[in-house]
Amino acid sequence: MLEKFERYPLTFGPTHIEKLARLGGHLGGGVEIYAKREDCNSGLAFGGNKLRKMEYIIPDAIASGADTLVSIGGVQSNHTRMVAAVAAKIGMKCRLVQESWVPHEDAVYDRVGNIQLSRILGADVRLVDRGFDIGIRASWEAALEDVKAKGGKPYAIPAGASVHKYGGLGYVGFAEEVRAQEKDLGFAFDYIVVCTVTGSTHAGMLVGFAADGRERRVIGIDASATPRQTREQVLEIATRTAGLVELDKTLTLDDVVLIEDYAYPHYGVPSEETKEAIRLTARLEGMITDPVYEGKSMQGLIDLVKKGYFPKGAKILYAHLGGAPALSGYGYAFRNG
Ligand code: 5PA
Repeated sequence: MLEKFERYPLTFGPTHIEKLARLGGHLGGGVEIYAKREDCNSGLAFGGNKLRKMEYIIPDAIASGADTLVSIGGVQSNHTRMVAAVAAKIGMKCRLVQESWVPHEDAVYDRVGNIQLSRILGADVRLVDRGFDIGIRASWEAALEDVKAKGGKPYAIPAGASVHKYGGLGYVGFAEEVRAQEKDLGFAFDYIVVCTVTGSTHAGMLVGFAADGRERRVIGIDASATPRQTREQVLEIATRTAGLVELDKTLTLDDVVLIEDYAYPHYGVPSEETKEAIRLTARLEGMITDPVYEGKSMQGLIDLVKKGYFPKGAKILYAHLGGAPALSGYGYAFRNG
Protein backbone atom coordinates (compact mmCIF):
# COMPACT_ATOMS: atom_id res chain seq x y z
CA MET A 1 0.00 0.00 0.00
CA LEU A 2 3.01 2.28 0.50
CA GLU A 3 5.17 1.58 -2.54
CA LYS A 4 4.73 5.04 -4.03
CA PHE A 5 5.89 6.88 -0.88
CA GLU A 6 9.48 7.68 -0.13
CA ARG A 7 10.73 6.22 3.15
CA TYR A 8 13.78 7.35 5.14
CA PRO A 9 14.86 4.35 7.25
CA LEU A 10 15.05 5.13 10.96
CA THR A 11 14.20 1.68 12.36
CA PHE A 12 15.98 -1.69 12.47
CA GLY A 13 13.32 -3.36 10.29
CA PRO A 14 10.25 -5.47 11.14
CA THR A 15 9.66 -5.49 14.89
CA HIS A 16 9.66 -8.68 16.91
CA ILE A 17 6.39 -10.40 17.90
CA GLU A 18 6.62 -12.13 21.26
CA LYS A 19 4.11 -14.37 23.03
CA LEU A 20 3.21 -13.16 26.54
CA ALA A 21 2.53 -16.69 27.76
CA ARG A 22 2.83 -16.02 31.49
CA LEU A 23 0.49 -13.02 31.33
CA GLY A 24 -2.01 -15.02 29.26
CA GLY A 25 -1.78 -17.90 31.74
CA HIS A 26 -2.21 -15.58 34.70
CA LEU A 27 -5.41 -14.26 33.12
CA GLY A 28 -6.86 -17.76 32.91
CA GLY A 29 -5.47 -19.01 29.61
CA GLY A 30 -8.69 -18.29 27.71
CA VAL A 31 -6.96 -16.08 25.15
CA GLU A 32 -3.46 -15.86 23.66
CA ILE A 33 -1.62 -12.57 24.11
CA TYR A 34 1.27 -11.43 21.94
CA ALA A 35 3.24 -8.17 21.92
CA LYS A 36 4.71 -6.45 18.88
CA ARG A 37 7.77 -4.69 20.20
CA GLU A 38 7.68 -1.25 18.64
CA ASP A 39 9.47 -0.12 21.80
CA CYS A 40 12.60 -1.93 20.58
CA ASN A 41 12.44 -0.73 16.97
CA SER A 42 15.57 1.40 16.68
CA GLY A 43 18.90 2.42 18.11
CA LEU A 44 17.78 6.06 18.03
CA ALA A 45 17.37 7.26 21.63
CA PHE A 46 15.39 4.21 22.85
CA GLY A 47 12.99 4.13 19.89
CA GLY A 48 9.20 3.99 19.85
CA ASN A 49 6.18 4.52 17.63
CA LYS A 50 7.08 7.98 16.31
CA LEU A 51 9.94 6.58 14.23
CA ARG A 52 7.64 4.60 11.95
CA LYS A 53 5.65 7.79 11.38
CA MET A 54 8.74 9.92 10.77
CA GLU A 55 10.13 7.48 8.21
CA TYR A 56 7.48 8.84 5.84
CA ILE A 57 7.77 12.48 6.97
CA ILE A 58 11.53 13.01 6.88
CA PRO A 59 11.87 12.75 3.06
CA ASP A 60 9.45 15.71 2.83
CA ALA A 61 11.42 17.62 5.51
CA ILE A 62 14.67 17.11 3.61
CA ALA A 63 13.07 18.02 0.26
CA SER A 64 11.71 21.25 1.78
CA GLY A 65 15.25 22.51 2.41
CA ALA A 66 14.48 22.99 6.12
CA ASP A 67 17.27 23.19 8.70
CA THR A 68 15.21 22.87 11.92
CA LEU A 69 12.55 20.35 12.98
CA VAL A 70 9.97 22.05 15.21
CA SER A 71 7.61 19.99 17.34
CA ILE A 72 5.55 19.93 20.52
CA GLY A 73 4.42 17.71 23.38
CA GLY A 74 4.15 17.52 27.15
CA VAL A 75 7.23 17.85 29.38
CA GLN A 76 7.77 14.05 29.27
CA SER A 77 6.80 13.68 25.60
CA ASN A 78 8.29 10.61 23.91
CA HIS A 79 7.48 12.15 20.57
CA THR A 80 9.65 15.23 21.09
CA ARG A 81 12.53 12.99 22.27
CA MET A 82 12.22 11.06 19.01
CA VAL A 83 12.16 14.26 16.93
CA ALA A 84 15.33 15.41 18.72
CA ALA A 85 17.05 12.10 17.93
CA VAL A 86 15.98 12.16 14.29
CA ALA A 87 17.14 15.77 13.88
CA ALA A 88 20.55 14.77 15.24
CA LYS A 89 20.73 11.75 12.95
CA ILE A 90 19.92 13.69 9.78
CA GLY A 91 21.99 16.74 10.73
CA MET A 92 19.20 19.25 11.40
CA LYS A 93 18.55 21.48 14.39
CA CYS A 94 15.57 20.85 16.64
CA ARG A 95 13.25 23.22 18.48
CA LEU A 96 10.84 21.70 20.99
CA VAL A 97 7.88 23.18 22.83
CA GLN A 98 7.14 21.25 26.03
CA GLU A 99 3.80 22.20 27.54
CA SER A 100 2.60 21.47 31.08
CA TRP A 101 0.18 18.74 30.02
CA VAL A 102 0.56 16.71 33.19
CA PRO A 103 0.01 17.49 36.88
CA HIS A 104 3.01 15.72 38.41
CA GLU A 105 4.41 14.76 41.82
CA ASP A 106 8.14 14.59 41.19
CA ALA A 107 10.33 17.66 41.71
CA VAL A 108 12.69 16.52 38.93
CA TYR A 109 9.92 15.87 36.38
CA ASP A 110 11.37 18.45 33.96
CA ARG A 111 14.98 17.27 34.44
CA VAL A 112 14.88 13.50 33.87
CA GLY A 113 13.64 10.95 31.37
CA ASN A 114 12.56 12.16 27.94
CA ILE A 115 13.29 15.84 28.45
CA GLN A 116 16.77 15.05 29.74
CA LEU A 117 17.41 12.96 26.63
CA SER A 118 16.11 15.71 24.33
CA ARG A 119 18.52 18.19 25.92
CA ILE A 120 21.43 15.73 25.63
CA LEU A 121 20.46 15.21 21.96
CA GLY A 122 21.03 18.95 21.47
CA ALA A 123 17.45 20.15 21.02
CA ASP A 124 16.50 23.70 21.95
CA VAL A 125 13.92 22.83 24.62
CA ARG A 126 11.42 25.50 25.73
CA LEU A 127 8.94 24.97 28.55
CA VAL A 128 5.51 26.57 28.12
CA ASP A 129 2.90 26.71 30.88
CA ARG A 130 -0.19 25.45 29.00
CA GLY A 131 -2.45 22.47 29.73
CA PHE A 132 -3.20 19.34 27.66
CA ASP A 133 -4.65 19.60 24.16
CA ILE A 134 -3.94 17.38 21.13
CA GLY A 135 -4.89 20.16 18.68
CA ILE A 136 -2.74 22.77 16.95
CA ARG A 137 -1.20 25.03 19.59
CA ALA A 138 -0.36 28.73 19.54
CA SER A 139 2.96 27.98 21.34
CA TRP A 140 4.04 25.69 18.48
CA GLU A 141 3.04 28.21 15.83
CA ALA A 142 5.00 30.88 17.74
CA ALA A 143 8.07 28.59 17.80
CA LEU A 144 7.84 28.13 14.02
CA GLU A 145 7.68 31.92 13.58
CA ASP A 146 10.56 32.44 15.99
CA VAL A 147 12.82 30.01 14.11
CA LYS A 148 12.02 31.92 10.90
CA ALA A 149 12.58 35.31 12.52
CA LYS A 150 16.06 34.14 13.57
CA GLY A 151 16.93 33.19 9.99
CA GLY A 152 16.23 29.45 10.24
CA LYS A 153 14.08 27.31 7.96
CA PRO A 154 11.62 25.37 10.15
CA TYR A 155 9.85 22.14 9.28
CA ALA A 156 6.62 21.66 11.22
CA ILE A 157 5.90 18.34 12.92
CA PRO A 158 2.67 18.53 14.97
CA ALA A 159 2.03 16.75 18.28
CA GLY A 160 2.67 13.03 17.90
CA ALA A 161 3.39 13.67 14.17
CA SER A 162 -0.32 12.96 13.85
CA VAL A 163 -2.09 15.64 11.82
CA HIS A 164 0.89 15.94 9.46
CA LYS A 165 -0.26 15.03 5.93
CA TYR A 166 1.86 11.84 6.00
CA GLY A 167 1.43 11.11 9.73
CA GLY A 168 -0.78 8.04 9.20
CA LEU A 169 1.40 6.20 6.67
CA GLY A 170 3.85 4.59 9.09
CA TYR A 171 1.18 2.52 10.82
CA VAL A 172 -0.30 1.42 7.51
CA GLY A 173 3.13 -0.17 7.18
CA PHE A 174 2.71 -1.78 10.60
CA ALA A 175 -0.41 -3.60 9.37
CA GLU A 176 1.37 -4.80 6.25
CA GLU A 177 4.27 -6.01 8.36
CA VAL A 178 1.88 -7.90 10.66
CA ARG A 179 0.27 -9.59 7.63
CA ALA A 180 3.69 -10.78 6.45
CA GLN A 181 4.57 -12.02 9.95
CA GLU A 182 1.23 -13.84 10.20
CA LYS A 183 2.21 -15.90 7.15
CA ASP A 184 5.31 -17.13 9.00
CA LEU A 185 3.43 -17.65 12.27
CA GLY A 186 0.74 -19.66 10.50
CA PHE A 187 -2.18 -17.78 12.05
CA ALA A 188 -3.81 -14.34 11.97
CA PHE A 189 -4.50 -12.08 14.95
CA ASP A 190 -8.15 -11.59 15.89
CA TYR A 191 -7.57 -8.27 17.68
CA ILE A 192 -4.93 -5.56 17.81
CA VAL A 193 -4.80 -3.47 20.99
CA VAL A 194 -3.28 0.01 20.70
CA CYS A 195 -2.89 3.03 22.94
CA THR A 196 -4.46 6.13 21.37
CA VAL A 197 -3.83 9.82 22.10
CA THR A 198 -3.04 12.07 19.12
CA GLY A 199 -4.42 9.39 16.82
CA SER A 200 -2.12 8.61 13.89
CA THR A 201 -0.94 5.25 15.25
CA HIS A 202 -4.53 4.01 15.52
CA ALA A 203 -5.53 5.76 12.26
CA GLY A 204 -2.72 4.17 10.25
CA MET A 205 -3.62 0.75 11.66
CA LEU A 206 -7.29 1.30 10.74
CA VAL A 207 -6.35 1.94 7.13
CA GLY A 208 -3.79 -0.87 7.02
CA PHE A 209 -6.08 -3.46 8.59
CA ALA A 210 -9.13 -2.28 6.60
CA ALA A 211 -7.35 -3.80 3.60
CA ASP A 212 -8.20 -7.27 5.01
CA GLY A 213 -11.45 -6.34 6.78
CA ARG A 214 -10.02 -6.04 10.29
CA GLU A 215 -10.59 -2.30 10.88
CA ARG A 216 -12.98 -2.93 13.78
CA ARG A 217 -10.54 -5.45 15.28
CA VAL A 218 -8.20 -2.56 16.10
CA ILE A 219 -9.11 -1.81 19.71
CA GLY A 220 -7.94 1.65 20.72
CA ILE A 221 -7.46 2.28 24.42
CA ASP A 222 -7.78 5.99 25.04
CA ALA A 223 -5.05 7.57 27.17
CA SER A 224 -5.92 11.18 26.34
CA ALA A 225 -8.93 11.51 28.65
CA THR A 226 -10.40 13.71 25.88
CA PRO A 227 -11.84 10.80 23.88
CA ARG A 228 -14.28 12.78 21.73
CA GLN A 229 -11.53 14.90 20.26
CA THR A 230 -9.23 11.89 19.94
CA ARG A 231 -11.87 9.76 18.17
CA GLU A 232 -12.59 12.54 15.69
CA GLN A 233 -8.89 13.12 15.09
CA VAL A 234 -8.37 9.37 14.43
CA LEU A 235 -11.11 9.43 11.80
CA GLU A 236 -9.77 12.61 10.19
CA ILE A 237 -6.25 11.14 9.90
CA ALA A 238 -7.56 7.75 8.76
CA THR A 239 -9.68 9.39 6.06
CA ARG A 240 -6.75 11.46 4.79
CA THR A 241 -4.43 8.44 4.89
CA ALA A 242 -7.00 6.22 3.13
CA GLY A 243 -7.10 8.80 0.35
CA LEU A 244 -3.31 8.82 0.04
CA VAL A 245 -3.03 5.02 -0.22
CA GLU A 246 -6.21 4.79 -2.34
CA LEU A 247 -8.03 2.45 0.01
CA ASP A 248 -11.24 1.29 -1.68
CA LYS A 249 -13.35 1.73 1.47
CA THR A 250 -14.77 4.72 3.32
CA LEU A 251 -14.05 4.63 7.04
CA THR A 252 -16.65 6.01 9.46
CA LEU A 253 -16.71 6.99 13.13
CA ASP A 254 -18.14 3.52 13.91
CA ASP A 255 -14.89 1.99 12.63
CA VAL A 256 -12.95 3.87 15.31
CA VAL A 257 -13.22 1.53 18.29
CA LEU A 258 -11.95 3.61 21.19
CA ILE A 259 -12.43 2.40 24.76
CA GLU A 260 -12.60 5.34 27.15
CA ASP A 261 -12.46 3.55 30.52
CA TYR A 262 -8.75 3.60 31.37
CA ALA A 263 -7.48 7.17 30.84
CA TYR A 264 -8.53 8.34 34.33
CA PRO A 265 -7.68 10.31 36.42
CA HIS A 266 -5.96 12.56 33.85
CA TYR A 267 -3.67 12.40 30.82
CA GLY A 268 -0.21 11.47 32.09
CA VAL A 269 -1.34 10.48 35.56
CA PRO A 270 -1.48 6.75 36.34
CA SER A 271 -4.35 5.33 38.40
CA GLU A 272 -3.69 2.61 41.01
CA GLU A 273 -4.96 0.10 38.42
CA THR A 274 -2.53 1.40 35.79
CA LYS A 275 0.35 1.01 38.24
CA GLU A 276 -0.83 -2.53 39.04
CA ALA A 277 -0.86 -3.38 35.30
CA ILE A 278 2.68 -2.00 34.94
CA ARG A 279 3.93 -4.08 37.89
CA LEU A 280 2.12 -7.23 36.73
CA THR A 281 3.53 -7.06 33.19
CA ALA A 282 7.01 -6.33 34.52
CA ARG A 283 6.88 -9.21 37.01
CA LEU A 284 5.38 -11.81 34.68
CA GLU A 285 7.10 -10.90 31.45
CA GLY A 286 10.04 -8.60 32.25
CA MET A 287 8.36 -6.13 29.90
CA ILE A 288 8.38 -2.47 30.93
CA THR A 289 5.39 -0.24 30.21
CA ASP A 290 4.97 3.41 31.17
CA PRO A 291 2.44 5.32 33.31
CA VAL A 292 1.25 7.65 30.50
CA TYR A 293 0.48 5.36 27.57
CA GLU A 294 1.32 1.67 27.48
CA GLY A 295 0.50 1.09 31.15
CA LYS A 296 -3.01 2.34 30.42
CA SER A 297 -3.43 0.23 27.28
CA MET A 298 -2.06 -2.78 29.19
CA GLN A 299 -4.52 -2.09 32.01
CA GLY A 300 -7.26 -1.99 29.38
CA LEU A 301 -6.13 -5.24 27.79
CA ILE A 302 -5.99 -7.02 31.15
CA ASP A 303 -9.39 -5.71 32.24
CA LEU A 304 -11.04 -6.54 28.92
CA VAL A 305 -9.66 -10.10 29.06
CA LYS A 306 -10.98 -10.46 32.63
CA LYS A 307 -14.40 -9.15 31.59
CA GLY A 308 -14.66 -11.63 28.72
CA TYR A 309 -14.62 -8.95 26.00
CA PHE A 310 -12.58 -11.24 23.74
CA PRO A 311 -14.04 -14.62 22.73
CA LYS A 312 -12.35 -17.78 24.02
CA GLY A 313 -9.27 -18.72 22.03
CA ALA A 314 -8.83 -15.21 20.59
CA LYS A 315 -5.32 -14.24 19.54
CA ILE A 316 -4.61 -10.68 20.63
CA LEU A 317 -1.70 -8.54 19.47
CA TYR A 318 -0.72 -5.81 21.92
CA ALA A 319 1.20 -3.05 20.15
CA HIS A 320 3.94 -1.98 22.56
CA LEU A 321 4.64 1.56 21.33
CA GLY A 322 7.51 2.53 23.65
CA GLY A 323 7.44 5.22 26.33
CA ALA A 324 9.54 3.68 29.12
CA PRO A 325 11.98 6.65 29.35
CA ALA A 326 9.20 8.69 31.01
CA LEU A 327 9.35 6.37 34.04
CA SER A 328 12.19 8.42 35.54
CA GLY A 329 9.66 11.24 35.97
CA TYR A 330 7.44 8.96 38.08
CA GLY A 331 9.83 8.05 40.89
CA TYR A 332 7.29 8.83 43.60
CA ALA A 333 4.56 6.65 42.08
CA PHE A 334 6.89 3.62 42.10
CA ARG A 335 8.89 4.44 45.23
CA ASN A 336 8.00 1.03 46.70
CA GLY A 337 8.12 -0.86 43.40
C1 5PA B 1 2.20 7.78 22.34
C2 5PA B 1 2.05 9.22 21.92
P1 5PA B 1 -0.68 8.46 19.15
O1 5PA B 1 -0.33 9.82 19.68
O2 5PA B 1 -0.24 8.20 17.77
O3 5PA B 1 -2.14 8.19 19.36
O4 5PA B 1 0.13 7.42 20.05
C3 5PA B 1 -0.12 7.29 21.42
C4 5PA B 1 1.13 6.89 22.14
N1 5PA B 1 2.35 5.16 23.22
C5 5PA B 1 1.24 5.59 22.61
C6 5PA B 1 3.42 5.96 23.43
C7 5PA B 1 4.60 5.42 24.12
C8 5PA B 1 3.37 7.31 22.98
O5 5PA B 1 4.45 8.08 23.18
N2 5PA B 1 2.89 10.17 22.52
C9 5PA B 1 2.74 11.59 22.33
C10 5PA B 1 4.03 12.23 22.88
O6 5PA B 1 4.10 13.48 22.89
O7 5PA B 1 4.94 11.49 23.26
C11 5PA B 1 2.15 12.14 21.18
C12 5PA B 1 1.50 12.24 22.49
